Amino acid sequence: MEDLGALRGKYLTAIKGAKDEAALEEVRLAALGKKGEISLAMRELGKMTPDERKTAGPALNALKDEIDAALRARKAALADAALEERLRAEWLDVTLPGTPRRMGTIHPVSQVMDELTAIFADMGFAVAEGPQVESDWFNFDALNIPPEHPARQEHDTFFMHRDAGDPRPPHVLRTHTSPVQIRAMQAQGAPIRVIAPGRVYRMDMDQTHAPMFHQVEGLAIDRTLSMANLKWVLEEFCRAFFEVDHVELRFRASHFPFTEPSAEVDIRCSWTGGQLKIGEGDDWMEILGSGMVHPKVLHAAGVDPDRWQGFAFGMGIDRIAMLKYGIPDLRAFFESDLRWLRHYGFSALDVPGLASGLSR
Ligand code: 2U9
Repeated sequence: MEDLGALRGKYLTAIKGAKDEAALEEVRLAALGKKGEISLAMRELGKMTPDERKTAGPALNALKDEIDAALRARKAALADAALEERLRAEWLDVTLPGTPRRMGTIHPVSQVMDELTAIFADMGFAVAEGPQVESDWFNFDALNIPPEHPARQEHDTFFMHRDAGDPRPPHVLRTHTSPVQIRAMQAQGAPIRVIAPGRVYRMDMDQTHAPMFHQVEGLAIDRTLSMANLKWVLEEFCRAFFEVDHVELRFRASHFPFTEPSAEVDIRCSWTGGQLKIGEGDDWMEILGSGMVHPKVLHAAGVDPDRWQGFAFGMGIDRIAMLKYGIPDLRAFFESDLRWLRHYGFSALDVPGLASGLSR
């Protein structure tokens, strides 16, 4: 049997020198494994005389316990060192600024509404709002569209359900935002400058029409306002909205029940290689309708047409959004496809303003 002192020295040195858990395990097997030196020495005890066993037994047991304790201590020390090393390598500076979380985007219609609002606010127009379910008086009669008027059918109106014998007047989903301006005039009289952006409804659905779409209408009433003021306001609007230095508008005589005279307005543009350029070229594109508010409409809204006059205009928000931002299909506006919104949407943090920039 080998000298226990030598065995002890050999294994305690090996344990101390083990660089990692695998090396330590090798030492453990060599000493205390089934065929380890200490285990074999234990087996030798059986061949000894009782007297020899009396001294060798406790000594071997003590050595076994000492080596076992040394193995455990070394194992714990190696684990501590490994943790220290990880903590040293995997540190995180919690005082660094955070990564911004992806927020949703602003829909092009909302973006354009915000842009319109900023532009017209700069010209002194307030924003007016009103109900989307309107009485047929506000939607039609007040706007000089009598019951027999073809526009009342042309508009493909959605009528609200009424039980037979219901005494309330018929209600409709508003077909334009014009009733908002009637209400605004009733509430605050003249002079007045308002725009009314919002949802409107017509029973229409194809590549260029949706049963719900967005309009903005404008109204300015004062003593001497004329078509000249109207033209200036619309030119200013187009320059600011399309973010170009120069625009040219062309007024074509038209007819609307609520304006007299009435004009449809075209803007000079070019279409080359599928790319729209506003303010240059040899093409004209219709962008809005307008005119001087009909005296009957002023009268219906409680404004004296002998003392006041003014202009009104209307345009489709979805359409001008498509033109400005190159969006090809109207129907995608209302599909809530997140990929589309990420592509065409705007940052929630870039609020449009004339000084800060409309769309960047
Ligand atoms: C009041 C008086 C007059 C608003 C007007 C238009 C001409 C017009 C269309 C443009 C495209 C509707 O979205 S569209 O289909 N609108 O052509 N709108 S004048 O006239 C008013 C409004 C309110 C009290």
